[in-house]
Amino acid sequence: MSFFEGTAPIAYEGPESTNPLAFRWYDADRVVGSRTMSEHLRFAVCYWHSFAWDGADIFGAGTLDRPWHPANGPGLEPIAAAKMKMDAAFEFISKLGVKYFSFHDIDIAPAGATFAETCRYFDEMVEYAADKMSATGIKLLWGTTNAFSHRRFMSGASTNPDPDMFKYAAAQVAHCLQRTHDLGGENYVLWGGREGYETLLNTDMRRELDQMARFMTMVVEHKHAIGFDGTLLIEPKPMEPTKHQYDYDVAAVYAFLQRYGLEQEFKVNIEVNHATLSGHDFHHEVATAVNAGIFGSIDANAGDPRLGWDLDLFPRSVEEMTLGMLEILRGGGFTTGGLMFDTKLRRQSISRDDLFVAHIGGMDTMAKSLLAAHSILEDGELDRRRNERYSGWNTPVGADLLAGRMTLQQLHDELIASGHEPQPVSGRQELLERIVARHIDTAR
Ligand code: XLS
Ligand code: NI
Ligand code: NI
Repeated sequence: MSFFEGTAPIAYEGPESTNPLAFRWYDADRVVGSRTMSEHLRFAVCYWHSFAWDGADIFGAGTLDRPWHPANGPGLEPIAAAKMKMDAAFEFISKLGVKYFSFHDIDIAPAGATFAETCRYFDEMVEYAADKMSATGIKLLWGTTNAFSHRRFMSGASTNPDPDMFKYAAAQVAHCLQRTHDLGGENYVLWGGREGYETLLNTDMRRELDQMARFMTMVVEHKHAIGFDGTLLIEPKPMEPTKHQYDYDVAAVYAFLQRYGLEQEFKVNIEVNHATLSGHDFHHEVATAVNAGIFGSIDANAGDPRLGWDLDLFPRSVEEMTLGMLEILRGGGFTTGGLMFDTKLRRQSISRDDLFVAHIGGMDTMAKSLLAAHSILEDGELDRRRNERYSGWNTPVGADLLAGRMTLQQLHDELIASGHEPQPVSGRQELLERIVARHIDTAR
């Protein structure tokens, strides 16, 4: 009996469907503009929240039905448990009709007594994954290293005051990046789990940033040494677990990359909930990355406006995601990146098909948002009005200003001579919001 035996593969039934186990908007092969929906959205399922986590929180033990989890299993041998978990994961992803998944090294294989043993377990599970991938056609969007959960990393990985911890994390990345490459992974993510600090009383920030830059440079060198041609992605987050995370937001990451000469080597993996935690709209973070030429991939989830931590809810707001998809499409869409569901069930959602319902909801939210964003761009009114707002800059005067052909003194003297009093023009925000709302309503 398979783990998700009670659920058939998920099909598209259209907007009128009332079946919670069917797509209303996500129609994988439907062409939208120049790509199919599945090529635009490049969905991925995450291993950690969906399969490795059993619903435990700081106030209570696991609630979810995850028989392979060490806390719940009837003393299963660790590799057998990891294989059982992987069987369920691939069954789930196949039935959902998603083409990608993502993992941390520690999600797919048990820890050994030594680093060498951990690597052996990991390699065994990588081989098991390779077979599953070729049998199902599911691909690896990204691999990543967990260098934040173990107590050795309590004071950071690359930013640790003890170089032994830096070395341990470096060894872990060397191994996991190699295996990600072996599995044909299209990206490699570095989220600075505990790269930050609690108090400056014990922290030398300058030194820690230099350490982190050295680490990232070594990752780049290793990438080239092994011939990995995927994209290296840094995932910004402003807080949690540490009070001050160094990779606060896209702008902070870009400043770090520029300072250390790494801006050609990394792009960003923007997580929606991290964007909102940093006090920005999700689409602001996307636009900032596109402008800087470092847009890479998305962790598609959502926070709660009143709770200040990383809730990893499934995306539900078409209003919010339409604005995000609009910036993604304006930036040319994904290349190696995709929409990775860094999302978890609520711990009361213990029915076996809740994981399907949740992902279908997230996928439909993103598909409807894609349709709305595409419709806004096709229609062109929004962009036309935005361009018009800047039309003064396309005149010879505007060109002179931008090209540095005018001085402050000249502008001063000219204004006095002409007596010209410039008049402000409406920004038309509410009207533009009505345009967006209309496309959300009518996009089909
Ligand atoms: C945690 C992060 C993490 C990264 C991968 O908040 O979102 O899940 O995506 O390490
Ligand atoms: Ni994430
Ligand atoms: Ni997160």
